Amino acid sequence: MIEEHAVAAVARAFQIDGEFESAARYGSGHIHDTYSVRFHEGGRGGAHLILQHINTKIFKNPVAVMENIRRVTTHVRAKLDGLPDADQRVLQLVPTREGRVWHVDQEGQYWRAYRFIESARTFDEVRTERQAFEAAKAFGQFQRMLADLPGERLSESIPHFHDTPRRFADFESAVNADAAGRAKHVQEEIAFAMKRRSVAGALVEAGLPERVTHNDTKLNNVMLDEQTGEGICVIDLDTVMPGLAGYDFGDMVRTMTCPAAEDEQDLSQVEMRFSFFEAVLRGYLTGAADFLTAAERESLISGAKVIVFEQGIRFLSDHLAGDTYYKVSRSGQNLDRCRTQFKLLESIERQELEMIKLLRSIGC
Ligand code: ADP
Ligand code: GN1
Ligand code: MG
Repeated sequence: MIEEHAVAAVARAFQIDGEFESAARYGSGHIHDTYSVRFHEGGRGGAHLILQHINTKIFKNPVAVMENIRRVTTHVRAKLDGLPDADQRVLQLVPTREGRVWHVDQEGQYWRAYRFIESARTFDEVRTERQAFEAAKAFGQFQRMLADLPGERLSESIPHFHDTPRRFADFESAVNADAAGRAKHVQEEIAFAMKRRSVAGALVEAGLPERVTHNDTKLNNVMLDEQTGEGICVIDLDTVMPGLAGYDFGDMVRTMTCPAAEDEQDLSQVEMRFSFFEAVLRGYLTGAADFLTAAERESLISGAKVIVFEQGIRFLSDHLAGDTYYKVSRSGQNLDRCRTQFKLLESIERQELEMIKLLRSIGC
């Protein structure tokens, strides 16, 4: 945790009028250090920002990430022109005093700032079908707005991010390396994953079209309006890059159909609830139906299986490696996270035929 005065010094590097007032840790993301930062300006109110210390262990080329985000937010903002609340509907980068969209501090650490989106919030666990519908619709619309992004292909901010066969190979290496000496305690989980090796290839081997996708469409990466419940702004844009529609749909099913926490220890609470799945499917198609090909629609349920499986083996690999990637607040947390994913995958497997039937019934 970086001291408040150090955060204040960083915040002052951005183009904000007024005096620094406060900074507090914010949110529950697994990757960056996020702060809510306030500035005041005498009697004239002030500014409220989200300031983020970018995790460069994970995002090794932060400048390329920020260039992606600048292009994506500029494009989306232009599409929203004319809407009275356009500034709430897309992340707004705050430039530094030097005119860049990132800041490097004295220790060589990378930072960025966004305007704080007020009157909206994120949820770590889904509560209602309506939330699932709204969040999925927002991600579908986000993909649609980016379908005509001009210019070069976006940079791959994390190469091979959703290359699930490669993730599986990394998982096998983590088992063999057994860096933290934990493999003997997780034989059941390892066997579960090994048995499903073939799931990994289902999306990448299907010859589907490349799109601009978000790639991290978990529920807490979309802000829901506090009054209306509408999904108003898609956030956490680090991994927006070329990808498959099924990756995004899969992560929505992963995080919007199960009301339990990602690290829930009582596995009896973990299941894919069909009514939530229906809400995710209808919400996503409301946003994305008009550009998806028939093959992409057909791939959506495989996407759910692949992404839940991928996430399970990513958590298990990190547990085996000694918790080096995801933030953890207690020991065994990555293993708990892995177990919820595997339980969810079993639940999806059981309901797969019904899921396919529903997808086809809404016009596939
Ligand atoms: P991470 O990559 O670590 O998940 P996020 O960019 O998702 O980081 O930010 C963490 C949390 O901070 C989000 O889940 C959300 O609650 C909050 N947040 C992020 N950006 C904003 C913003 N512009 N306005 C308000 N809250 C935000
Ligand atoms: C991370 O940044 P955050 O917390 O939204 C991770 C995702 C995982 C997710 C699991 C860059 O997302 O890929 O699906 O945790 N982000 C990165 O909760 O690895
Ligand atoms: Mg996030």
